[in-house]
Amino acid sequence: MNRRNFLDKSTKATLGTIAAGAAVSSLVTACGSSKKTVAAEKIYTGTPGFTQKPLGYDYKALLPVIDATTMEIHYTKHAAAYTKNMTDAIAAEIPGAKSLESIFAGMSKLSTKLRNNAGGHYNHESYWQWMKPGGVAMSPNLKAIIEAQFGSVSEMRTQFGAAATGRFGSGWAWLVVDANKKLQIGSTPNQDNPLMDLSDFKGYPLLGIDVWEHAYYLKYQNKRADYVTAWWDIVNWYEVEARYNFAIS
Ligand code: MN3
Repeated sequence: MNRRNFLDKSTKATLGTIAAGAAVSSLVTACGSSKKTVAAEKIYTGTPGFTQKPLGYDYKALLPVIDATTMEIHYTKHAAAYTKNMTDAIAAEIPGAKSLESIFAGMSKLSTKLRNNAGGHYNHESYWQWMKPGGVAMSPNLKAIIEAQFGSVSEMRTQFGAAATGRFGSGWAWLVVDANKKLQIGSTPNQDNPLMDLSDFKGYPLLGIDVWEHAYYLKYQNKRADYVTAWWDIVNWYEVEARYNFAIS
């Protein structure tokens, strides 16, 4: 799958024509009755739009993994600023841009302001979705996909954790599906992401963790590894699987 496919998919998703039903029904089957509230709550709509969506849970809802003050500042200050600055940059540079993916596909030709803020907006809008109070369990289907590639879920976590702790300074660690429909783990600096044409690490983001200090410093201080380890408890694997099904469809 190439970037063109991503763009086509994004357009389809925006139009609401994505066949997300298949993904949802597979989750219903996979999760069984114990997870009955999960499958129906959201149909993956492709990618974040241009506005900051409501968070969907309380600032304190991710405790004990992420504290309420961190969440409030992160959402209302950091992320909100990315959205505002992105909006300003789009108006100045590419008014009428159709999707964030189209911006990322031509990122190398656009400004650093747009790169930092469109990346920041997309990454955070996704990050809020990748977390859920108490977490959402991995379905047997997704577990099998991960095991087929990494040998075990534990090994995947180890590699993801290494990418997160190994990213020098600020950035993100990612689990993506690449153009050959293979899962890959890597990281990007600052607010870059794997959809950007100028990124060394490319793919469709299935899961990403913010490793800027503003995401974890109040509770974990310098112990980024502890944040990354604790974070698994609140990962929304439903969102990961929905993105996977979307990306490979
Ligand atoms: Mn952040």
